Amino acid sequence: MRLDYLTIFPGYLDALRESLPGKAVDKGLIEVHVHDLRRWTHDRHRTVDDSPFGGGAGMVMRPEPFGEAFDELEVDASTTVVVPTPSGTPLTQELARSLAQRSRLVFCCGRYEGIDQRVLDHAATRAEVVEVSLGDYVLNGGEVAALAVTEAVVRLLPGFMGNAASLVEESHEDGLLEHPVYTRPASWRGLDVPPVLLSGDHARIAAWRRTQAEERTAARRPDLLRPASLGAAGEWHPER
Ligand code: 6GU
Repeated sequence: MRLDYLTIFPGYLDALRESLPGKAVDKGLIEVHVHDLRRWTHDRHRTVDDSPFGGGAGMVMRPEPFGEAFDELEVDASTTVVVPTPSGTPLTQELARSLAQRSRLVFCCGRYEGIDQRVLDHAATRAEVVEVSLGDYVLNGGEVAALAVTEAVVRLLPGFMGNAASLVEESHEDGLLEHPVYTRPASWRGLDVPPVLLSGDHARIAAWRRTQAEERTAARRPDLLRPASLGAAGEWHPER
């Protein structure tokens, strides 16, 4: 997989050389290219933003640098353009699995109040475009979100994980939050590991873990247990 990042803060993406994506580079699973968007500006001040038509606070990223970047990077139908934005589709394990199937991702990191809509409309004429949100809160720009999407995707690439079982067992792969985990020592500061985990009875351990996962999910993320069209009391809302 080839990954390109368009950003006015290329240093933000230095973290890609560490951690999971760094290992994937070393293994030859991914190729990473971080680009300073100002490379595709032509004025003395290397301007990438301007005030919004129609008025309002903040600045909007101008379309031309992105357009020239798409041309130089040969963004085409083999590419998915990923645009981190709080107004995007929520990032889920399912979306990460879908992005992991693609041969090429180009991340467009916006700052200020966002990117001129024509960047997305134009990109959609030559590539697949996915606007992705990390959740219902606002970050200052797309860089941290691009890192999060990258890490969620890259660890799913075939050949990345040493232990395939750990991919299956973790939170969200089975639609539940993960059960709590413990390691040595069996007793620490007066706190004991649940005895069932020391019993050697693998069926009982699996059942205990399942119950813990269900209880956690019910307490923290009841939305994961309920179809969207059911209300909190289980009533049917076909319009949802
Ligand atoms: Cl993807 N971008 C920004 N700027 N803010 C966010 C976000 C993304 N997801 C949640 N907040």
